[in-house]
Amino acid sequence: MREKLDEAAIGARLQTLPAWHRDGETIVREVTCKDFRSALAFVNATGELAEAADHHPDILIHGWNRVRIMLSTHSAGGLTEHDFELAAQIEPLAHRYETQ
Ligand code: H2B
Repeated sequence: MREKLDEAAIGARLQTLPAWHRDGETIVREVTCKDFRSALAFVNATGELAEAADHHPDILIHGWNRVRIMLSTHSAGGLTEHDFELAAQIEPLAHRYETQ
């Protein structure tokens, strides 16, 4: 299990992920997709990354075409390097599925 990051480390890593924001012990990314099918495809592609990393976000589809990805490390009770590593992997997918 990796250690929880301190505030300075969290701030530094968030600066490399401008599309993500902090919500307590979680980092969050909102992605608006073309339609519901595209939202489902983005969720499935994100799920494959999560399985490969053995690190799993909470994922919410809402408003028919919007996906909210929420990352935290449950075993550590907060944010760790795992969350930022997976967020960085998700980012290219988010760009691919996001409506312009
Ligand atoms: N995902 C997240 N977000 N936090 C965890 O602590 C976690 C996980 N633990 N995925 C993993 C699975 C653990 O349960 C397995 C056994 O590695």
